[in-house]
Amino acid sequence: MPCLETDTGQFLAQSGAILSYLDALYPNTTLKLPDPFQAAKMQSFVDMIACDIHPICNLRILNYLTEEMKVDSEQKLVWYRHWIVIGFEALETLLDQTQYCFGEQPTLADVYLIPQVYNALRFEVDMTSFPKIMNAYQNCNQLDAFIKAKPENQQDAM
Ligand SMILES: N[C@@H](CCC(=O)N[C@@H](CS)C(=O)NCC(=O)O)C(=O)O
Repeated sequence: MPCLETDTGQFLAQSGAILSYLDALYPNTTLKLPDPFQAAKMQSFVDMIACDIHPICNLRILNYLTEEMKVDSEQKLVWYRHWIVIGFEALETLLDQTQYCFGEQPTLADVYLIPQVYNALRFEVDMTSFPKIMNAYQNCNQLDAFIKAKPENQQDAM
């Protein structure tokens, strides 16, 4: 998960590939930025989540810690909170005081960030050191697309 099935019955896995495909299909609602440096900075933010944070905080890793390594649930939380806080510290430094992560429109950065914050709150991570991340989170959560994408609004996710 995720896996996208196209109108023609073809399947596409990996968030980055799916988002790239959707962005190409709907060029009027692009999630990218026109300025080359800002675009690269946003991609750097996205890669920090996709490559550095998400893979080591993912469910299968947490399950491996408890089921195979026999780590207890408190130690599992220590692991999760340690890596998410280090990751968020790096992300926070890349943000300015804007409505969304990179400006006044949501971009790919918001799409990648919001699920991580959702999980961090679920695991009771203290978010007081991350005001810019929380600002983007709260603003995205006012938007219909982000509300529809919440796990509790997906029939098959809970
Ligand atoms: N690199 C993949 C990661 C996909 C992924 O890990 N999805 C999560 C849900 S967000 C999942 O299936 N976790 C279950 C698990 O870790 O077994 C992508 O970006 O699509």
